[in-house]
Amino acid sequence: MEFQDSPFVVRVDARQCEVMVDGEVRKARMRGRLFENQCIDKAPVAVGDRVVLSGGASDLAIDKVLPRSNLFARRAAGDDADRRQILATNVDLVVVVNSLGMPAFSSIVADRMLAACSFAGIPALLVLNKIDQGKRGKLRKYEASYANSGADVLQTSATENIGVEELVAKLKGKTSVLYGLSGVGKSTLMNAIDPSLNLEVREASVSLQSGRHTTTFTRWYPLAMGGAMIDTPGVRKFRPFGIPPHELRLHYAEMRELGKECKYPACMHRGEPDCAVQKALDDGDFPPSRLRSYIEILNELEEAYGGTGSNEKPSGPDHKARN
Ligand SMILES: Nc1nc2c(ncn2[C@@H]2O[C@H](COP(=O)(O)OP(=O)(O)O)[C@@H](O)[C@H]2O)c(=O)[nH]1
Ligand SMILES: [Mg+2]
Ligand SMILES: [Zn+2]
Repeated sequence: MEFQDSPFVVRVDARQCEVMVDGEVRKARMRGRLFENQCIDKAPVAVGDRVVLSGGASDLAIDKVLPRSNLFARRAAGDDADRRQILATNVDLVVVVNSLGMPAFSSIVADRMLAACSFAGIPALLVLNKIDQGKRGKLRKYEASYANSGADVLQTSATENIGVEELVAKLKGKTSVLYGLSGVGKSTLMNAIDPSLNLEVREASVSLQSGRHTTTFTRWYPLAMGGAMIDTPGVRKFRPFGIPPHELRLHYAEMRELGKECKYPACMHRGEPDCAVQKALDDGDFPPSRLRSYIEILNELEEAYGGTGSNEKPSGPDHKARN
């Protein structure tokens, strides 16, 4: 994605942003009116946003956010759980980074992010990092589980320089956002593909005790090879925002295909008769971890947005359906 002359946001703090203007990073505040009429979003401006600026060198301000081509978001944490937290906008690719060893690979974590990418309409690359820490058999199993998931899969070791060239080839010329739990190696991978970035990487031994993240904010970086990367701090829990529960099955690519064979066109693949997904699972043709994560995310979405389909729960006064 080319921004060239249009200013865009490279970092957002509570009240202030950093904006790239003609190749220079400048501070800009957010006009109060950006916060008016704000309902679902935790913040009105996100990294990647193209913006309209006003004011002079000493009091630059963001007046307006231009229409976004896409946005990658999650449900905000804690008290803000009803709101959307936009992680990055106008991106070409989401790189979902996972690791072997520490933290251990978790299909539920990966699948939450992949479902959110599909919902956002953004291609996803699933990176399995720290393969120097993993067993070959497990790696093969993970690869197989994601073969029909719709995501591209790449094995890497940022510290052993494995798969880094392949990663460079996939990121070159694109704007990508790296997302994944804290400690999976996002910053290390970025340094491996572009040493001039020189991002801070946390010491594994220290982090285990302190539980602190080295990357504490989301930031856009240009890549020497062309393109850009957005480094994000890790989160403990990623919950997709706004997916209508009955649509989740469409964001599991292999399920979307198989679902056409189910007896009921609106089959949710959780116990209905003559379900093609259940049959494929029984035949060993559908990865059990993918169905488990689907059911877990589905239950969570129903809790947040209200039940749908055959297992619909009665909608009470605090029913929160959005669609
Ligand atoms: N063994 C191994 N360690 C890695 C690899 N990539 C990153 N690490 C280590 O994992 C820790 C966390 O890395 P960091 O890049 O800060 O993770 P981030 O929180 O995702 O940005 C650091 O101690 C890195 O040296 C890898 O491929 N193999
Ligand atoms: Mg980091
Ligand atoms: Zn089914």
